[in-house]
Amino acid sequence: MAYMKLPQRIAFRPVVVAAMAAFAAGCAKEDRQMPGPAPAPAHAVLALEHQVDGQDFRYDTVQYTNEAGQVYGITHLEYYLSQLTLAGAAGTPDQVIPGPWYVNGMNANRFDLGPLPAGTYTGATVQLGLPPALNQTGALPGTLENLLMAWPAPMGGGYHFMKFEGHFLLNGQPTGFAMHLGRDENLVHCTMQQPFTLAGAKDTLVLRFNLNEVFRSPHTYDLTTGNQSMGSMALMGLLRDNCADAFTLEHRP
Ligand SMILES: [Cu+2]
Repeated sequence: MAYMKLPQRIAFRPVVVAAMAAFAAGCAKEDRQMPGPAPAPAHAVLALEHQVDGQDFRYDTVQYTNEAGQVYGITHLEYYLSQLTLAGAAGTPDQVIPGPWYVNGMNANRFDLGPLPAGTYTGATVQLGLPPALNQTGALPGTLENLLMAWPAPMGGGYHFMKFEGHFLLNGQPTGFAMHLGRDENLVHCTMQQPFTLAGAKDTLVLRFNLNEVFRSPHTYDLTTGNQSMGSMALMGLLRDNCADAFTLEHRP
């Protein structure tokens, strides 16, 4: 449903801007006599960062070690986030920003959250994946990135929630792995327990994804027994559980 509004908004914005410009031009002289309009509230930004247990996120270097002791490297990382919820405290209302946001490790991954009220927050939650209403073939706009995230119709349709791919060393040989996550049952409800305070101005919320958490807690994921997760509800269930604590959130003034 929400996606239906987007093209409309884009289509009408130039008209609105043009109308406002015409209005402003026509009234310019009069405006000078009056107090200026209140400045538009500054927008907050969501900025994604990736790392592996404190090590920098780099493609194509087999340098990381997962919980099972397997040495691996990353070649591909894409996922969706949705339903960011900031838990307000001390009179600050909860803030729910539905998204969704498409994240690619190759991109800058900075997203406009709109204006957010100043106040204290006890933490936040976010979904790794798409809500059921959007997890249906054709529910997202037909951009190349969305089409490439499609979940095959014979397997239920919708979209991949995450594609996390690379190589790990198996008996010294680089061996491919593909951690693909999808299906409504595997939508990940991530919890970030870090409290933070928003100034209500140009706030930046940094959401950091530690990729080693995909392979850790509560399940130690063994790539030698499951290097392709797609098509296995059991393997995807492990990834879903593990990813619930994979993100941390930090306010950067
Ligand atoms: Cu897949």
